[in-house]
Amino acid sequence: MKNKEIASRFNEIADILELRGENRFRINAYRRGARSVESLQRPIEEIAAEGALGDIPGIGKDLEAKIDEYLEVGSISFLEELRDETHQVLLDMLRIPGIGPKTAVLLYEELKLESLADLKRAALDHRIQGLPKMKAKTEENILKGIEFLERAQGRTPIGEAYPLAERIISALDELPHVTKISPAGSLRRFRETIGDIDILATSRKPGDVIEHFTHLDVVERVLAEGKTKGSVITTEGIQVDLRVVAEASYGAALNYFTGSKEHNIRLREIAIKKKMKLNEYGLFKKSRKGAEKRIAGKTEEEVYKTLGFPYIPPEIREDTGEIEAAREGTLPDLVEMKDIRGDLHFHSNWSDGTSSLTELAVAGKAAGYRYLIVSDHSKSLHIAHGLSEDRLREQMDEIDRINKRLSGFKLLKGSEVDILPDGSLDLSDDVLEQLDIVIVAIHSQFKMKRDAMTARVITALQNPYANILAHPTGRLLGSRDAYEIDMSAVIDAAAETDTAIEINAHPMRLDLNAATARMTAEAGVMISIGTDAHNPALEMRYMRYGVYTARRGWLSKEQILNTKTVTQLLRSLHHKRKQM
Ligand code: DGT
Ligand code: CA
Ligand code: CA
Repeated sequence: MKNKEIASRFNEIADILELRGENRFRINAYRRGARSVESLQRPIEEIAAEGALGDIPGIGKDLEAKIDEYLEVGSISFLEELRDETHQVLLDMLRIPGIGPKTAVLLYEELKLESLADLKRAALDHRIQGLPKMKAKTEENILKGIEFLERAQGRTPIGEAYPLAERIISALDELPHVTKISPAGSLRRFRETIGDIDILATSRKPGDVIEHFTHLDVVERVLAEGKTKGSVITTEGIQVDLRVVAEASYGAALNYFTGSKEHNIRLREIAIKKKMKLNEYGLFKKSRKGAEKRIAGKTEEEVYKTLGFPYIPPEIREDTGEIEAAREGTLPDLVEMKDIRGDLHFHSNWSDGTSSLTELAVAGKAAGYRYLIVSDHSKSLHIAHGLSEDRLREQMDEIDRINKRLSGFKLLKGSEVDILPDGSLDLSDDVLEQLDIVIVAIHSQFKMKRDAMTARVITALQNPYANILAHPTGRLLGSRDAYEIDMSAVIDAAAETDTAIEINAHPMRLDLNAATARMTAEAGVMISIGTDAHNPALEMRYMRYGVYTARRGWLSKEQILNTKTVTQLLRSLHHKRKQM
């Protein structure tokens, strides 16, 4: 139904009229019309078909004609004209949450704005807070609003997009007539950032599913609403596309809308070579009479099988060798969440975490793990209350006491030791020797030159106690680039010194990324997955982002440290100490 679309267009007309300082009555008529259309209990199309638009409170002849026009041609010419006559930056400002027409005009005139970039600069330079009625708080809200818009147009970290998609999917799954529902697109492939969320469902009442979808609480704005397809922007500014397809096409559609586009193109070419046709409706073959017959489409497995392939997992559908591997029967057996026996990067309240050692043990056991490392920061990281050698020894005693009371689960004694600028480690070897596992990482002087940075890390890996290099490039998604470092030299050094490299599972890090993780494992280096959780209740669940990054990097469980049992794990790590 088009109620929300029409209401939002009436509001936009009112906003533009207000920008132009038009008659209050006229402006209010559109606002009242918008409210009244929005609160209708049934599709406005139905009311229009009954010829009863005029009965809606607040809808006079003028607005009725505009509703008819929108239902007929999908736009309102009056609004189009208003948009044409208004400076783009004013229209853009109206889309920023918290900026109304009056503020927009004031900012436009006072700051001589040409674009939103001008507005952002003005806010960052604090040139807004001096203007009439503008406070520091307004400035802050404007910046937040611009960021919201940028996000709506840009990419969202998977850590934000995935839980949102899960909430939407479980809400729709409650509808009794929704039979199948799944994420698709980059979300299903677990890319680290998501352009928009794609969801695919089957139902015998597609229209009902779309209607339910566009009315969910998380929906801020409806972009499109058809019989089998809906598109919305959520309150967080993220676009979500939902498509409802027939059962017979579900597998083909899931395959098509999961992508990647590059993978799809390869599959379609293969189909053509086999005198078949693959599209979102199915896999078809032409009969001798020329009629097309669907020979697969209900499930993805069926589509791949009919093309002569084994099932290719979504995470590696990027046309980076998976088609060839499938053909040769050399697809990797990808690691799964259930293979993970423990978390190998974790902080307690001894440094900058929120929880006690006992709470960590409880959380680890509850997550079904066999072990969990305690890897607090070392002394030179003052802001994180890094532990001195003495404090670390005390912590180890405490861990021993706790472990005595546990069965089937173990806290491992670890540390996330700072790599100092000269490549030496922040704790002395005699305390490192007493630890089960030593993680090394960079937390300072990120701006070193590439050669110096590479040498610094390689020196650290040569320490016989260094077991795992954590978040090796230091990148923070969307806020800090990787530091200058020669990763292939680091990978070689890790292979030589028998040191593992981490996939940090924190969704703002995902460092190593999938492509580098694949390179690393190919060089024979073990991969360790750690959540870097500081708060178990919120962050332990980040493990899946690490595991799915590993899957995107083609990794199998044999290449991952934390699929081992405690005994295997410690034996393999302590090998290095004996050798060097
Ligand atoms: P995103 O949203 O930018 O993170 O990336 P995707 O992969 O989710 O891309 P999206 O949302 O534009 O489209 C979803 C899927 O639909 C995409 O992965 C493959 C399929 N698709 C979209 N456009 C095309 C196209 O032009 N050709 C083919 N073969 N497939 C397409
Ligand atoms: Ca998408
Ligand atoms: Ca999409």
